Formats: sequence, structure tokens, C-alpha cells
Amino acid sequence: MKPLGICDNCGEFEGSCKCGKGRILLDGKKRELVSKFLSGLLRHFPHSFGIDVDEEGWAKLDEVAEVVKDRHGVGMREIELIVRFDPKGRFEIKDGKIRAKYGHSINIRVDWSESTKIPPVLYHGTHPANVQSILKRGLLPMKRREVHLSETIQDAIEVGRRHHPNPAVLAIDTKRMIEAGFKIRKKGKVYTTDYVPPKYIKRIL
Ligand code: HQG
Repeated sequence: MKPLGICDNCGEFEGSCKCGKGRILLDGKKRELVSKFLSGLLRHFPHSFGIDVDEEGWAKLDEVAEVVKDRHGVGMREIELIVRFDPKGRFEIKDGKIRAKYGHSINIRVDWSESTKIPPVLYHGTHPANVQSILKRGLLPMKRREVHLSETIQDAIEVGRRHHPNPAVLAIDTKRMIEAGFKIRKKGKVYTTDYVPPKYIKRIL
């Protein structure tokens, strides 16, 4: 990941600032480390660190910042930079609170969406060994609260590469799903749903 920093002239920046006088607050490695910790904390294990999460996934930002400070030695400003420049829109900060937008395993409400404009086809990248089962049983949330879909084939390949170097890609007929009454939600750069039945799934790669 690119570094994140702040500059008196240019403000917050990713990579390098225009005037060259900016200060890096997080190098690429540290940025990724803290971002992954925040994802884990807000999606999977808030309670292990004494963090309370409300029914929509919100935690108090100052409490989260304290945990991040203890664990990684960086503060509120670094967290705000990570959230602002996150390439997938993983997090949201509002009214002194922070949440992960998607990816949860903890039991929170997921029935909200940033848009009702859903592309007619979305994609899902996975381990090739999962395809047979998916075509038989449909796409299930497995250990998470939702099924996650990508807007482009390239994004789906990247998601799938977390599971296998040469992932399978499935096309999901979201237009027909919506016509049939299924809800698709937009959260950051990602789309989510509760379940995709086999009849809306076609393997394309
Ligand atoms: C598979 C990351 C067999 C499914 C990513 C997937 C994403 C089945 C795996 C987000 C199945 C679950 C989520 C069935 C589903 N039979 N296998 N019936 N139904 N599966 O990690 O979508 O970078 O929970 O294909 O980029 O890979 O962390 O889901 O392979 O956006 O922000 O079960 O997490 O985002 O794996 O990833 P995961 P995912 P971040």
C-alpha cells in the first residue's frame, strides 16, 4: 500500500504530497498492518479488546483509538487517514463512532445500503474447488454475515486470489435476482447479499 501523510500546505495525502514538504505518518507496511487489525477488530473480535459494538456495527472511535494505540502505537489521526484513503471503503467514521461497512462475522444488522443502483451483473471470485458446491447449493455467507460480490471481473479475481493463485470467477445475474425480490446492497466498493441461489450463477473463468 502507498504511505499516508499530512502536509501544512497540501493537507492529508496518499503517496507523496504535491509540495514535497509533507510528513509521512504511516509507511505502506504499517498502513496495511493497522488497516488489517482494524478490519479484524470491527468485523470479528471487538469483545476480545473490550470494545462494545452497537447493533449496526458502530464502536466508539476513542475506545478503538486507545486499543490501536496500545497495540500499534499510532493514534486517531492515523486511523482517520486509513479510513479516508481506504481503496475499498472498508470503514466509516461518523459522530465520534467508527464501523466496518462489510465483512462481519459478529452478529450485527446488515440491512442497509449506500445505493439502490445495483449493476445488472456482479462477480464473485473463489477457489476453483468451491465451484461445484456453489453451483449446487448457491453462494452462502459461510463464516460471515453476508455474501460479498465485486463490480468488475478484475476485482473478483483479486478477491479470489486470497483463496487460490488462479481463482474461478462467477457471474451473478443481479438483475434477475432483484426482479425476484432479492436484496443487493452496496457497501463501499463491495456489494453484498444474504444468499445467491444456483440459478443466478454462471462460471465465466
Ligand atoms: C465460498 C475481503 C463452497 C466463497 C474480500 C468464498 C471480499 C462456498 C468463501 C470480502 C459456498 C468464503 C469477502 C458454497 C460460498 N460451497 N464454498 N456453497 N458459498 N463459498 O473470505 O467473498 O479485503 O468469507 O466463494 O475482498 O472471499 O477483507 O468471502 O471463497 O470483499 O476488505 O466461501 O472480504 O475484503 O470466504 O471475501 P470469505 P470472500 P477485505
